[in-house]
Amino acid sequence: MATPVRDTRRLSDATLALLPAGVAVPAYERARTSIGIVHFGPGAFHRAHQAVYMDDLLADDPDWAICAVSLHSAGVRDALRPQDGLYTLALLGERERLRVVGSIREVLCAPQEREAVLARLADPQVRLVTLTITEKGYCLSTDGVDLAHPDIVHDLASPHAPVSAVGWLVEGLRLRRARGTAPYTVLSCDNLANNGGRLRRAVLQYARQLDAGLADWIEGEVAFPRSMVDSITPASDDALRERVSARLGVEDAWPVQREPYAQWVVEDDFRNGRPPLERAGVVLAGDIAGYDRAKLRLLNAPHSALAYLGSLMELETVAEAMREPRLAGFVERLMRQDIAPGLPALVGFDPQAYVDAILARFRNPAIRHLLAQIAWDGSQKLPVRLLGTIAEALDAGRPIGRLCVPVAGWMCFVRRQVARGVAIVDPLADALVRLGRACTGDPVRDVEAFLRLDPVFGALSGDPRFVHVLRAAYARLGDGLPGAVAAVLADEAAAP
Ligand code: CS2
Repeated sequence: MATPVRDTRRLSDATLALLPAGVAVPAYERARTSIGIVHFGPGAFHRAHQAVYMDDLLADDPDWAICAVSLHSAGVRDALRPQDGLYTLALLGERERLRVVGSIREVLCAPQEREAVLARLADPQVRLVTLTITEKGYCLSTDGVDLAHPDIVHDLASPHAPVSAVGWLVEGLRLRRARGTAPYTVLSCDNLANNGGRLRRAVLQYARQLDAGLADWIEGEVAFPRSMVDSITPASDDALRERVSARLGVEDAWPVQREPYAQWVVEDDFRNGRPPLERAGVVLAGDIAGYDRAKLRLLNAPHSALAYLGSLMELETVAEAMREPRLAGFVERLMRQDIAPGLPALVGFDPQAYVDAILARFRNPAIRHLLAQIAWDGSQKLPVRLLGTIAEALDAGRPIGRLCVPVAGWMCFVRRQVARGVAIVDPLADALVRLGRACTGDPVRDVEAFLRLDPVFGALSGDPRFVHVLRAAYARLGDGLPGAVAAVLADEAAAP
């Protein structure tokens, strides 16, 4: 068989040495590393965040290279396999810095390479399985797994050929138990409060449907630490691809980009060894509950507020929305006056300084972070980002007027996208399109129809105070055109 000819115009191990001096490259010999982590969901966020921490670590400890597994599409595998898993990270500070990341040693596409994925999951050298599959990837119900979700229904019927993340995790654990191999730790790195705890409940409930003995073993043996992840990572685009390839002098089919800032806080609960994460700047803590809550509520909630209200105002990016003084003023008040007061006090954590830093990050002019990207999956994001704060504010007798504006903004946004024939990207898209079509602009009817989305609003929809304030916000947003939104923001600025 002829040896394949390596493409010298493509980023790969073979072309690494040809890169210009200003581009950072792995500070270790990749061939000497071994795979210790399976990661589900190697999208831009994972590759710009966790994989970079592991890239720092591999110089110190070669046992923690990553096998990256896509659960659905083959895009990442097809882009990165010819590159030996290498790709470029562009750090968008005052000056753009490029760094080639080498921690991903293998890329698999689960539906096409089942056996290889299972072999990795069962491999005793793999001691950690991490996930960034977005909120919807977990198929969660309020207190476990959504047994009616089509992927879960499929996996319960064919547990050895799973399609869901929960199904893969459990099948991997089943193999390990059968072979007498110690289990891996399962580390969720998605923007969900108590991500580890929620994934644990989902996995246990799913496993129990299949095999009570396996469920008991998982319950007793497997750790599901919680984590908080943070780094603003706009989707990759052609401009980035062209810029990076031009600077490298070789083509990179799928570079990623992010702000220079990154944070990763992990609950120190691993049963089968762990990477020395602290050496790469990860904060390991006994209880991380305060961190994940603060980040979801003070960064992600205002992000979503900017996404819906900014889109209604026909703005395109976060930085652009932050240059609109009424909008910037609104989210700042939302953060300082409505969200921060509900957060539990944390030793060493100054909420107002945290808000200052986040506002500066949102203003970063080097980042083109599309509001449309953040607007995706609103039905999954609003409950974790905003609705919890609203429920707690109601309990504590704090006002919820401002907090309801972005929720009403989401409803107007859905209505407007549907009217314009723009696709809604959301696991509840079908229901949202039906709702959007049925909207007449009547606040009582429209809001009531949205509130019937039980997975989104849950018990809040039965709280008359919430319904009243939300309706008022929706009524004030009126036609949802930029003038109406600007008027609501101006009123809010005048309010106490
Ligand atoms: C954003 C997040 O897309 C979104 O919904 O709010 O991805 C955000 O940029 C990250 O959580 C920042 O860490």
